[in-house]
Amino acid sequence: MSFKNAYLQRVYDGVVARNAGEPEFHQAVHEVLESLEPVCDADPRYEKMGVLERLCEPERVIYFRVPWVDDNGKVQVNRGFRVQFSSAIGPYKGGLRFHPSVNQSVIKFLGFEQIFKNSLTGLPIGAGKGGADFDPKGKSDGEVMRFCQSFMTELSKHIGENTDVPAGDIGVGSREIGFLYGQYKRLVNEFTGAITGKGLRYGGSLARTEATGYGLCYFTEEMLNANGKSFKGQRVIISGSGNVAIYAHIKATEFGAKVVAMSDSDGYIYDPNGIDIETVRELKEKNRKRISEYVKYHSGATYTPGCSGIWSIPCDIALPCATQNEIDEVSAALLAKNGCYCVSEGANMPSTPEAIKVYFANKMLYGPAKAANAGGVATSALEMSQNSLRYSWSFEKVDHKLQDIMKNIYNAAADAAALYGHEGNLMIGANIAGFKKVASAMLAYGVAY
Ligand code: NDP
Ligand code: 2IT
Repeated sequence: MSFKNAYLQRVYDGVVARNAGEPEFHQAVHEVLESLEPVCDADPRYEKMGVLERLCEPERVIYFRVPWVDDNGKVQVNRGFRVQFSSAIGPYKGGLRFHPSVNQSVIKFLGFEQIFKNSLTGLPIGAGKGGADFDPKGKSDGEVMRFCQSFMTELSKHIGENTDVPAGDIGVGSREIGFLYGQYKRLVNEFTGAITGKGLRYGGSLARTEATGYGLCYFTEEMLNANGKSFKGQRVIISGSGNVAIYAHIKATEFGAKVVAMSDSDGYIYDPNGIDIETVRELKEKNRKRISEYVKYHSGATYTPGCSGIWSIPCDIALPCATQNEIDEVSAALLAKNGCYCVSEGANMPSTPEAIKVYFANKMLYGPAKAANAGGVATSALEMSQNSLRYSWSFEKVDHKLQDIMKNIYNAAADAAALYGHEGNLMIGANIAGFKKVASAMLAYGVAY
């Protein structure tokens, strides 16, 4: 892991030394710093002003106890986090993740990525991320409510419509957002847009539910079109079967693709004739069941336990929409060998660095998460605008803005890549374009923080 630019090497070594035992955070920082070599080579101000040292250190990390009472009357304790990474261009903004794997490294990698993603949207949002090592799976609604209320009792001291605006992520969907917002409202005694992803009857935006999956497909279609291709007639694999995966399936299908496989954390389903999304929604969105049950309703489909096997299925386009590092070098090589020519990321950091090398070595089209999945947070920012206006826009209006934003993100990443001598490399382009806006605000402020 060595950088040609000595400044970047020093910053990276400092990050590793100060954040021991946080491999996901190191991984996310390494990728960005590597992309910024041509930018830092060309402009000495970033080093002089310590811009990268500042960007790699969160403005604030909040770490708190979350006690709650389970259905048996027993007290349980979880660990809550909110990492407020950067407020250079707007209030901290980013989701909350409830999953047993959540720890400080995971939340810091997600918060760090959010800086560049949120900048790419072109909207005035800073970056944050939070969550807890709480597993909503198998819990009753009452238990989830009591956990959310306890979590918000502490979090409410740190958020607000002009300060920090959380939203959903893995394990935090409409049910959890309802409990969290209800408690927030009660504690602060005001009705303001301090959370996004709210229900439509209490300040939510039309098209926010669909936005990440739809946005992923708008971005991917743009990338495909620029290379003389499209979703039409293509076989697509989508990992996961949660919020992002479901709406990616719907939009990819609308664009003429056939989604042949989907998964959850236990295993994957495969149907060469196409996965029926309404059955998946019934199982996963409505009833919180396992995807293995899909084969009860569709005899042409097969279920295989284990997640990583999904990448051995022949496809043209892969859309990882589950979790970090779900595609490793071996899975990437299998995708390439079986004819996959495009990987576009709905999940955050789903490809390991070795997997990304395989994509480039095989000249595959690669849509990096920061750019490709930015439609969710972009639409959250549109929800914030509507809340400030005390108004709501039609589905078509929000969806139209989302399409424009995803097109602009594609162009910004492609242009920055070309400008710095890496034409076609959207990972480098997205990192550079996202960085430059935030860095220029930081330079304008002097050493404000
Ligand atoms: P959901 O909780 O709705 O769905 C997550 C899906 O991924 C589920 O099918 C889940 O399986 C599966 N999954 C979760 N963890 C693992 C794991 N460790 N191994 C294998 N499968 C796993 O979350 P979202 O759809 O909202 O989020 C999916 C990804 O998209 C995440 O990486 C998230 O950070 C990213 N993202 C989400 C945005 C949003 O707006 N929601 C915006 C941008 C990115 P199971 O059902 O078994 O739990
Ligand atoms: O990773 C992400 O961008 C999200 N989970 C969405 C964040 C948001 O504030 O809508």
